[in-house]
Amino acid sequence: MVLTLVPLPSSVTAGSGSFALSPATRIVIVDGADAAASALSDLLAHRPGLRSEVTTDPAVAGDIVLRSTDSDDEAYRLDVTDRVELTGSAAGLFYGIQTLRQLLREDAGAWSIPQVSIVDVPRFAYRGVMLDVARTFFDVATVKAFIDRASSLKFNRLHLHLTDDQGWRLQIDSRPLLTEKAAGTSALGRPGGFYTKDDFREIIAYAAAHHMVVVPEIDLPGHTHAIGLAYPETVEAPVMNDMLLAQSESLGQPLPVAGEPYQGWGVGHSSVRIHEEATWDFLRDVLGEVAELTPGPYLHVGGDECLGTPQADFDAFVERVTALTIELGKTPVAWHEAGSAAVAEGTVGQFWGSDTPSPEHIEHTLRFAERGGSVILSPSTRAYLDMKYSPEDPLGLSWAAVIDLEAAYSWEPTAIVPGLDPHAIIGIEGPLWAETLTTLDDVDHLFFPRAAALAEIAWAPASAKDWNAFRERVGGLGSVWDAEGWGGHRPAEIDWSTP
Ligand code: TNX
Repeated sequence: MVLTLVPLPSSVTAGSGSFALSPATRIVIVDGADAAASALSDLLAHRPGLRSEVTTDPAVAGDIVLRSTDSDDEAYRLDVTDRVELTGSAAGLFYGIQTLRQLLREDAGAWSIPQVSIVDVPRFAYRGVMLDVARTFFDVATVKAFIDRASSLKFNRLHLHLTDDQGWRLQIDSRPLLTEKAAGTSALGRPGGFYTKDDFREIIAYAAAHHMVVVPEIDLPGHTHAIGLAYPETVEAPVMNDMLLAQSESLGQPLPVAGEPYQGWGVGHSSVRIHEEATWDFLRDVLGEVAELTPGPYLHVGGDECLGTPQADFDAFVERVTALTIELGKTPVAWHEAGSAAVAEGTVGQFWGSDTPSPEHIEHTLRFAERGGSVILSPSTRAYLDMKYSPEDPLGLSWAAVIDLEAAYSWEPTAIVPGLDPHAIIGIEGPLWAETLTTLDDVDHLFFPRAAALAEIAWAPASAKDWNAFRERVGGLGSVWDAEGWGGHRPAEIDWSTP
């Protein structure tokens, strides 16, 4: 029998029988595994006919035992015999429960878990997904739904692209006009919106309960047209580029006009005023509040697609903004273009070039490692969750590639950027840009099943890569996602009928 597990655990030994669940199944907590017990009892409560009692009584056959250890890793051990024994740190127990979610099977109303012994530990520490809430504003409930989905695949970083030309999405007390004047719209006339600080705290807490660390991004110095709606003295006039002009004509989208909401999705036309001290007062206020609001170690400062900004100005900006971020107590993260500059020591670079990168992209990416930092790999031809699955796909873009499930699965992070020390790679991230998205169903369509391919690259040992085996395992997850009410695309190359 195929165990439908994605990402594949480091070690799996299948047994022959199965463990039967019933409404009398007990969850036994050992050594304070309370949070895990409530996560598991919630999961079971959502399965028709299942219920569970949580207890600290001694365990007997038929029980599910959750045993917490005080290690701070993400590993867990799962043994399913005549009982279920799950042992791990808080994060490890959470991941073990995600594994149980995938193992839990229903047959004619009877629920069971196949007997198995699993020892599991992730390959990479940074396993990220990104949601663009600037081109389309997604409310708190949708972000939580996104966290549910991503954390079920053992992703542990949620990068939120909070600002862009089309809108500013986070309340900043010292600069109230950002949300009063620059948050009202999204791309293509879609409604805008923003998170109050309490909303944002709620997202952070929900993410933390799902073992995801929020990485907030304030995209700078470009992608900043919206700031000009609120604080016009902080931004330059739009600079048109050929790509923008051609794209706006072919898509029938408006060109950016200073002081008016931008509703197209062309890039590279905006910049903050890099040499004005008032800009730096603004940035100190904004980044200071974001840093204060964010418990996680990272603050993403953008750095992509500054097509109208002179190189020397861009480099001066990057040098100063990464230093400021460190001063504010956070590790800066920046898109790889920022590697043209003397980034602050320790800055993390996010590579988004193709899987056969240009010499310039390589050079910029290596710079982060040379300066004591590390790299997150998001090769746009493989890891971009906003690309179409096929040319006919109604959603998504295709400028980087058309990415079917096999393309999303068949790449190796250490082989993308020649010369990059594998030890400098902290992990991978799948960005979901939102130009073509309006609903959670749209998000699901681009996310499932491709995110499962990325999750396996992020978590499973490199030696486990096997497309045909993955196809079988992922096919069995369709019913698991259905049971959760999660949508998604079901490409015909996969047999989704596996139970
Ligand atoms: C490029 S990738 C962008 C975004 C777009 C995306 C669409 C990157 C760092 N910048 O501004 O949303 O393409 O695929």
